[in-house]
Amino acid sequence: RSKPRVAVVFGGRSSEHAISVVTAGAVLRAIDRSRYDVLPIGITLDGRWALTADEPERMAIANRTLPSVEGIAEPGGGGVMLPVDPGRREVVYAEPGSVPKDLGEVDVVLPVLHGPYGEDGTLQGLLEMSGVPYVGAGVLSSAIGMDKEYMKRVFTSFGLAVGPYLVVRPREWAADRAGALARIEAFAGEHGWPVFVKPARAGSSMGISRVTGPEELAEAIEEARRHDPKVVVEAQLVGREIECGVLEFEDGPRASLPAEIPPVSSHAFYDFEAKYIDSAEGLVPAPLTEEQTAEVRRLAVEAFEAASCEGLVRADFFLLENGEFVINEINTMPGFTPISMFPRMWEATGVSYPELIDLLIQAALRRPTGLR
Ligand code: G1L
Repeated sequence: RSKPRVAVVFGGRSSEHAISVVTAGAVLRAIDRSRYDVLPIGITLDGRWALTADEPERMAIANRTLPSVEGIAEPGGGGVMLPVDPGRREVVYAEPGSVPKDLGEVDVVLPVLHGPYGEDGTLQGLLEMSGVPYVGAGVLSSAIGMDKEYMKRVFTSFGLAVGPYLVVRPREWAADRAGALARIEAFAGEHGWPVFVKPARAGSSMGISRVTGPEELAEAIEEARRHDPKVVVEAQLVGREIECGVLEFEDGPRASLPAEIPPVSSHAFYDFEAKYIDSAEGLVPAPLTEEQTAEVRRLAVEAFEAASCEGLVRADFFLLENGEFVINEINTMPGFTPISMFPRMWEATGVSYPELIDLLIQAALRRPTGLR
């Protein structure tokens, strides 16, 4: 076969199912069909894998209705994807209780999935076991990007500045709630209120509370624990929000021009919707000095390397009033519609959306698979 076959895997058991479908629609629309054959594979909200129609028009918001994989699944195309033998690259489906149907070879998977089983390294692990190359972060960097505690530990050990934080582990919360609350109050005594209470591992902004005093703390922790038993408490960082995209080229990772996210008045923080839908908010390029621009681009590449990223990452910083850049987080699966910040930052740097997809697939195809 002359053209590599790209399986775009999207949807999934996530609250962000529809965003994934919309994003996959944008990817299907932009991917260069003269260079790649495309196989769209959806995962329904209840976790079934299904071959879907290659019709991007049906993957947008229409008549105020969010798209879903269920809505575009091919008749009889549903089933469960079975991991294939190492060395083989066939995608094999089976209707529960039936004979597997072989969809043929896949040269590379392009995952467009959010949250658990999508960007946390588990799909990536399945693909490693199957010997199929895939776009973007591997198992380790996906897992690092998903865990706010380990993300900070990795950055710190690589010399990147992170903001003050502490961790409330499930055993501590079970055995000594009062002790945990006292520890957080002492932290707030030192760094000030409000503090932000967050699930340590979560794909989106869900379960996050801005806590202005001790009386709201316990409920904020309970809320975060509904998403993850491990909770991270962060001090408020006062400064400008600057982000930067990093992309893996043939000769290594390079950073885009940075963007600035202006403070939003109506939302307490940069939320779910702002992050993925109306990204028009961001200023590209960020109004920074040449020196600041150069510094944040260097730090973004360092963050990419620190977390052993592959393909791409969006690195989010605060520029403090003293001029210091503090890294807030990285996102191995950033918003990825043409109006999202990562593609906009690269557009401003001279890489179009279709080129971006092409570069990411090429980086994946260069990577070794199987036993390393
Ligand atoms: F193309 C990439 F790099 F593989 C890619 C794919 C998907 C980058 C970023 C994303 N983003 C998403 O899938 C999502 C933000 C829509 C998750 Cl729901």
